[in-house]
Amino acid sequence: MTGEALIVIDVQNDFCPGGALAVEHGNEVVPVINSLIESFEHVVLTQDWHPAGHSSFASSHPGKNAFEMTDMPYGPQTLWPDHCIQGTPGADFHPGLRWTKAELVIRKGFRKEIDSYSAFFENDHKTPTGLSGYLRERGIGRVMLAGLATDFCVAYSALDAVKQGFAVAIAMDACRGIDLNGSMAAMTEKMREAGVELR
Ligand code: VGL
Ligand code: ZN
Repeated sequence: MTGEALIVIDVQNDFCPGGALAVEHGNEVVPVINSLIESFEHVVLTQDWHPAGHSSFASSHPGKNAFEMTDMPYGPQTLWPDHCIQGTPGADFHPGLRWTKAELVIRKGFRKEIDSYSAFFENDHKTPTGLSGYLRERGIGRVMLAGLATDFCVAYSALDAVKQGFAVAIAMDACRGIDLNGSMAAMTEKMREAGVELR
């Protein structure tokens, strides 16, 4: 499969400075991604899209704080501040992102009981979003990833993309990370080991 797609991960207001789960310098990816968008034939966006009271929010777990861990039926889960609530300005794409060319927007994290970092599978690593099928049916075999956050949604997407048989590269200057308890180094190493090309 010869086609190549740019997948832009979660470039939303809540992940940018001033947002509910701000990634430091998150807004700096916008101009870099805009020029990538121009150079790719196929562009897909993801949008973190949680219902109010989502199970990944610390506020849904009495006595727990944001950035602590909890155990979900599907495994360990980091708890987050309330963010990217469906239909709120925080869930909108950054106003500077030139997204009109995108062929597909994959929304994820919309089921209350389960979080979804990856663009391909929810955090149970079993429930598909449909993205693999979409890409394959369109003849796309290579993906380039960019966006927020490097060490969560971008990394999980990259690792799943490899498992799904795609050739995967990440535009590192078009990503910024959260870096929670060494997650940047840990996820970067995992991606390298999996064969993700870190550009
Ligand atoms: C993300 C934490 C929670 C991300 C989304 O886009 O990396 N991180 N929800
Ligand atoms: Zn989220």
